[in-house]
Amino acid sequence: MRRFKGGPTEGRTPGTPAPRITGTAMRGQRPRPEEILALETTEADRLLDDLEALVPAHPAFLEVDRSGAGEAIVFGDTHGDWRSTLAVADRFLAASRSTLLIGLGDYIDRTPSDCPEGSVANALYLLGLAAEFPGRVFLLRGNHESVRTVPVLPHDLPEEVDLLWGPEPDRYVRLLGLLERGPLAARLDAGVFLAHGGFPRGGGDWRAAIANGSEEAVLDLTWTDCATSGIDRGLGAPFTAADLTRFLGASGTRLFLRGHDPDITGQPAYGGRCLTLHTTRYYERYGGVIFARVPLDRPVHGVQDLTVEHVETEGRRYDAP
Ligand SMILES: [Mn+2]
Repeated sequence: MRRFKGGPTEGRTPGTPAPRITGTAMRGQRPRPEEILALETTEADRLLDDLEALVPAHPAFLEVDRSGAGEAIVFGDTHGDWRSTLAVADRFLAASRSTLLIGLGDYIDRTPSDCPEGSVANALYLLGLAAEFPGRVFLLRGNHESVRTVPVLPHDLPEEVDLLWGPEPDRYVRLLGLLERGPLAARLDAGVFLAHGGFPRGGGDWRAAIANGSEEAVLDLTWTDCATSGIDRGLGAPFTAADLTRFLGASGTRLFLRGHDPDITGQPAYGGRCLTLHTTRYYERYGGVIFARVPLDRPVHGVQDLTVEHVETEGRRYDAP
């Protein structure tokens, strides 16, 4: 087991400057995942301070009004695979200022073996992007980010934080609090609904059902499986084509983008009105490591209007940093 950094005998290699991360200096100096993993305890605390000051707290239901311009780069579960996150984020960073980056949740836990403490690196890197581009980067919550409402296993994040920076429960709580600032669901006015797992099925006002952020909302939005999936977690019935038709009609959308069920990664369901994305090598055997480009400048009618791309981390293994 690795000793945590910042202990009295563990110093940085002489001559290696610490990454500078302070308040306004974070703009343009967002630490990369490898740098995050090398932070000393006090530097990690400073990064958390900066993120708490800069990461926007979104409502549970987020309306993204970007009609007429650009595209959204949408990625699925990354589960600590920060190398795949980087592959997607680098495309966002190279794109025009009208491009959005939207994560569908589950940034933590189940890290690939070559990404030790990857939950921490992945989450803090993505939060750094959300801090730097508050109107363009949106990190939806998955069931793993909603662990304080509905428990989830495995949950490796607390142990990873301890391994990196010592047994101080406050750091884990602060990191989770930052992830909880993400919405449970979002709607693009091109006609796309986004959530980690499912959508409200209780009848009544679907917006209110999301907005209250209750345990039921978390179960509906982050835990629900798709009936075409072979996975059934037993937490409520999976959603059917009829459920989806009803909800898309009610919400004025035509396509549901989600993550959560790895076995149907990249497989359009229900006549191309539902697509599941995963962006982690942990699950690449199911359908690769993929993300989607969603046009924002014209109506989206279904999966046929998206582009799905595989990223270059697929099929590769790396030395652990
Ligand atoms: Mn999930």
